Amino acid sequence: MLELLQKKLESVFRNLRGYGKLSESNVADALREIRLALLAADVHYPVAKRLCEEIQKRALGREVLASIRPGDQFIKIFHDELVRLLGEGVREIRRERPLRILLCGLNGSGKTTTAAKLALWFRKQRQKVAMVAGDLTRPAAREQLERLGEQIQVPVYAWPEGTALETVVREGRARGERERVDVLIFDAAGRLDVDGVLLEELAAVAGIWEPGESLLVVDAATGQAAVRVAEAFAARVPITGLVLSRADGDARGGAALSIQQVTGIPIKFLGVGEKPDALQPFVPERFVGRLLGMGDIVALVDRVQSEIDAQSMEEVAKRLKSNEFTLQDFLAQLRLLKKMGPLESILGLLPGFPGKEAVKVDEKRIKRIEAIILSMTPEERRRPEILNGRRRLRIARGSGTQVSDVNDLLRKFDATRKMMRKLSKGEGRGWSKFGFPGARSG
Ligand SMILES: Nc1nc2c(ncn2[C@@H]2O[C@H](COP(=O)(O)OP(=O)(O)OP(=O)(O)O)[C@@H](O)[C@H]2O)c(=O)[nH]1
Ligand SMILES: [Mg+2]
Repeated sequence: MLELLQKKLESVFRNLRGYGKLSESNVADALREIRLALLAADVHYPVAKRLCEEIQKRALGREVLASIRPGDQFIKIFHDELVRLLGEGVREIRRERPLRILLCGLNGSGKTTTAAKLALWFRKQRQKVAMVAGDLTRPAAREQLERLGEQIQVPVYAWPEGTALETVVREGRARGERERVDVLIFDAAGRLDVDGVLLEELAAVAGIWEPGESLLVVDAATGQAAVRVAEAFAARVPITGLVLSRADGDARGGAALSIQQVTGIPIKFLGVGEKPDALQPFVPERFVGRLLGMGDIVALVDRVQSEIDAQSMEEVAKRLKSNEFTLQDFLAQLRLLKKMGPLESILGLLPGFPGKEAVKVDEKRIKRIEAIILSMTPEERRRPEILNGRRRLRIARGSGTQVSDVNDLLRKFDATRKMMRKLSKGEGRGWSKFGFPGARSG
């Protein structure tokens, strides 16, 4: 589902990530393309519009984190906004027992298949489950459900042809109570289109059945009509959730996703195949993550946002200005970088850094640097100029390195300090000139 949208977003993001800085017009261009891509995927117009407006507000209002590419930050904002949009409403299935579920939807939307999927899902949670053959309209509907029941070893309550619908609902409910079933699933009839007859019938069923969950099953491929269909159902039956079937297909899918925004009905499950085990609880983060395919970037921005303590960065900047940046600060910065995960990926994403390919980080070298600094006294870390030959030898021994390693580090530190001072004065930009220890170009 949504493959085209996925491709389109990928190209928009690729463009954005190329910019060192995002201007208002870059953002506007990207949002226009995103909006078109959403519409092409059948997302309801007001939904696409609102989503883009929200993103714009956030993208322009937010201060850009110094150590993150603006394009990446934009992706993160888009990601969060989409998750928020799809995450509204209560997605948890009611805990009451017995829980009566009513499945509704148009003809062929996947109700009966979903009944079996849900039955299996609850059975796997050690719940006692049964299904009621409530579709008295379509020929062989009962047999279909019975076959599925056998397949997943869940009893099916069925009545002979000619039994009134009201009787089936009433007796089905009573039998479930007698047999102390935890979850009882009612497979209702569908119609070709939402019409008065279908809705009357369904409302009557719901009146007797008193469902804890009324789930509307919508085929992901329904297109623009999906929203209208959902509205019509919800007007007569208190729908508690949406099951999006055929989410495994290549449907554009955007319409079904819009239902939640327009009607407030949350998506609770995705049907991802014909088999009874092809059901997934809908988790917005996972869904959006898969759609955007930018998991690493989102995780990185998250990590940087949470770990870079603005305070400590400001502190460093202040110390630099007053010429107080010491080996101790140097060590703190190193550790911060190390804590943020695989160094190569981080450095590759820093603005001005030549990119992942060009930067190879030797984590062993960083460990060695750490060992050397840790072998120094606080005084030495503060004032490296006092490090004479004897002290250097002691430090080398203490850290299991060579004097040449110590010399090398001190030279790098000196260069770094000079570079940082320049940076903080605004001369030259870019980490490639920064000569960060442990990183080498090429
Ligand atoms: N690929 C795929 N096929 C599905 C999915 N859900 C249902 N189907 C198929 O869609 C067809 C119709 O499914 P049903 O469960 O019979 O639909 P229904 O809503 O009960 O249909 P009626 O009872 O006729 O209204 C069947 O061939 C299913 O195998 C799904 O998530 N993925
Ligand atoms: Mg059916």
